[in-house]
Amino acid sequence: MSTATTAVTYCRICEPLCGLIATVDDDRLVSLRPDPEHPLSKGNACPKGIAFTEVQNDPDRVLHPLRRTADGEFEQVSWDEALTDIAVRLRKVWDEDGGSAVGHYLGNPSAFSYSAALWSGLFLKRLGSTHQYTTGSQDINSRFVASKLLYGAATQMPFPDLPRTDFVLMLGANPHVSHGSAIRAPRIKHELSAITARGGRVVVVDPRRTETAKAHEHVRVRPDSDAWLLLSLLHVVFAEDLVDEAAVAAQSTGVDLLRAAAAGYPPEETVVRTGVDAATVRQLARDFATAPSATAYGRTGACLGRHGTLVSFLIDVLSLVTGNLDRPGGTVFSQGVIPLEELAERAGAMTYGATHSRVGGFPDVMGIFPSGIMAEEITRTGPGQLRALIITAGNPVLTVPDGERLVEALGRLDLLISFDLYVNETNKHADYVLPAVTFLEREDFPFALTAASPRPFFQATEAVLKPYGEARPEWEVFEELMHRMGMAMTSGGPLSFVNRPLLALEKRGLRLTPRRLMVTLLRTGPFGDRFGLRRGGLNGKTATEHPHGVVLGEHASTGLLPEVVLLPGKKVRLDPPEIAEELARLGERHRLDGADGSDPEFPILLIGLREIRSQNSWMHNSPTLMKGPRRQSARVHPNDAAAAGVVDGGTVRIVSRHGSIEVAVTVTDDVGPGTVAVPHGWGHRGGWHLANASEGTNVNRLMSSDPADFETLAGMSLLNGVAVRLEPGS
Ligand SMILES: Nc1nc2c(c(=O)[nH]1)N[C@H]1C(S)=C(S)[C@@H](COP(=O)(O)OP(=O)(O)OC[C@H]3O[C@@H](n4cnc5c(=O)[nH]c(N)nc54)[C@H](O)[C@@H]3O)O[C@H]1N2
Ligand SMILES: Nc1nc2c(c(=O)[nH]1)N[C@H]1C(S)=C(S)[C@@H](COP(=O)(O)OP(=O)(O)OC[C@H]3O[C@@H](n4cnc5c(=O)[nH]c(N)nc54)[C@H](O)[C@@H]3O)O[C@H]1N2
Ligand code: SF4
Ligand SMILES: [Mo]
Repeated sequence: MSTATTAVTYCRICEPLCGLIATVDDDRLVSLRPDPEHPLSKGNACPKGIAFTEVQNDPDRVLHPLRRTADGEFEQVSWDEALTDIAVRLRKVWDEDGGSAVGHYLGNPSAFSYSAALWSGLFLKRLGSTHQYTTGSQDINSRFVASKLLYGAATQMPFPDLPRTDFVLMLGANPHVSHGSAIRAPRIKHELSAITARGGRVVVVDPRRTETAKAHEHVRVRPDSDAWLLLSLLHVVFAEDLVDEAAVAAQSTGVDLLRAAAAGYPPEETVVRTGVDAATVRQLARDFATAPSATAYGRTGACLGRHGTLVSFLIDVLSLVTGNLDRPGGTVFSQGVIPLEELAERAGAMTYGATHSRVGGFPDVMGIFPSGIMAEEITRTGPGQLRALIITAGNPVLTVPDGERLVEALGRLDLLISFDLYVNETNKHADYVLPAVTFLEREDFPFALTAASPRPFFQATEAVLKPYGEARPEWEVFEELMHRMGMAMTSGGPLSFVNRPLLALEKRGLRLTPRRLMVTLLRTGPFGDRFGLRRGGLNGKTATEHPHGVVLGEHASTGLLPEVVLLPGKKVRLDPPEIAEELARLGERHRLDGADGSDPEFPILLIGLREIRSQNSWMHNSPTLMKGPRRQSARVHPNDAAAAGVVDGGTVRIVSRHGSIEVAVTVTDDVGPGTVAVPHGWGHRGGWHLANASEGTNVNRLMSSDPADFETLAGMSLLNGVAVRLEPGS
């Protein structure tokens, strides 16, 4: 007789957080299927979500603490042994050198675990760590900096009001595959086709004719030239009196900087750089400005070039000057149901440039520095040298520039520990790998990017499985470690913005848990019950009463600008000095480079590419996702293939100034001539049988970890528009 039960939960692999139904039997996961009753995802889920069953039940999963032995292998040890030793070693480093010797790298999956993200943050704050790294410098920090400069609020994440817009201009995003990022829209494909179905337009600006571009209008742009394209669009808007002057006056200050800057970039001059002909740019600007409503949106393709912050900045500027900011169908402001980020902003915790990195002198972005400098921070001696590193849910060896250099550096640490589901390419060099719970083994609350939701929504979930083996939630381990180091999370001065609610709980004699913190914040948030003052508001029981989640409004709120903008006068600032300086640098580059900016020795520009059945570096051990069998391949234009002497199905050698790789070739005119696209997250040498057996290589060997090559304002790694040349493979 089957004892199977089902539980309602949601996926936490990527940003839509699609509803899932888990079938559990005898404390084991039997299967996952899409939740037809989920109000937003409505029975949709992608292959990764369903295949997560194979991760959950993967025989290669790490289920017990592992310790490195003298011969470099791992042995199983008890939690007690592991934590005792880690606490002693960490305390020693800290006693000797303080917080400037202790670091943390927070990987992408922690963006979906509020408890791991919050408690690791508290832990590092308590230690006074000056070495905090995240995937942000390979992903979104440029967007945060743009928001800080424009709105005075780094975590403000303006997003396209898809259900109501008439025109989306999308730069460097491929939601048909990524399922949407920095926007929470589980059925984004449908949302986009609904726009065209009601007579609107979706224009995709991308060097590759992507899955999204094929379904909509495609404007092919040369990699890393979006800043020029956006300035030309603004040029036309200003020159042809397409500006919504009333909106500009009411919402912003400092427009003259951009008016003057854009004047220098007529489309006829930028065509050599962007590859987009002037007539197309002019028409696009007119159509965008005169559409009943319009919104410009950018994602990783807009963030990972040499001017990522400027590009993110200009994207919002285009919406603003055409009267499309903070209004229905335009670009609207994010609003957390649990106002964690808002609280942090108001407390001044979301800093920019409050401190600078030892290596490269980069401004902090909310206390975070570019991951690309980690290797040098470990190897460069002197005060502030990074000696002990904790990695929570990350695989930087495959995901940051120049992983090989990082591997060498990791070997020099006094202590390296990692919380993960697997032995991956990074933590295989650790002293300890600690078994983390999967998302099905932990409760969760929405935070971070969930605030960018065209339909305000709340769903929280209980754990649907007991942890397998000895897996433990990270937050509990951080707390335990703190205790074993003879310290406490909340004692010792103003630790962080969450300290006050934590202390309030403490006063009531309640143990401080991440969950209690979230419920407290939920109740005080924009939709909360204010502890009984607002009838029907959200509280600690809402999640149980509404397991599929609650829709909190038909549409995102507008008219939020006075609340959102934390700058003097409550106006968007269009002329921050950082942007003025960056515009000057852009101008300088424009003059110095050859007309199109290309390097004769490395004439091809490399960009990234995401695939439906990959999730960065960590789902290549799933038999279902790897069926085919699959292999990583470079997308090469027929002309470039012919010139380099490579053929479809063969191999190509890709050479940059910093390294070279060999990879399989797919010849396709989806990429334009002069562009090659290569997926990241391959080249497996971890503890995974299937992934290790797959062909593939780490594309980030081609990337530079020299600070001089990072984007200036946010320290973004240069991962798109990397100059390479192609040679026949061996
Ligand atoms: N060239 C190039 N490089 C890129 C990118 C690109 O477009 N091009 N994209 C960048 C981007 S956007 C990102 S976000 C980064 C990702 O960079 P990382 O976060 O460094 O790498 P991931 O591949 O996401 O690895 C996450 C690790 O977390 C583990 N994990 C999964 N779930 C959990 C969990 O619930 N708990 C714990 N503790 N561990 C878990 C996985 O086993 C895996 O080892 O890569 C970046 N690198
Ligand atoms: N299946 C799957 N889904 C994922 C992930 C995954 O690995 N696999 N990763 C998740 C993560 S961590 C993230 S951050 C999101 C990312 O979400 P998206 O940014 O929507 O996803 P990408 O596929 O990286 O899209 C970036 C696009 O930018 C284009 N591009 C590259 N260079 C340039 C340029 O210079 N200018 C312009 N205009 N375009 C450029 C690329 O061709 C690509 O189509 O996806 C998430 N979803
Ligand atoms: S799109 Fe796929 S991986 Fe992302 S949340 Fe939905 S089911 Fe999970
Ligand atoms: Mo990402």
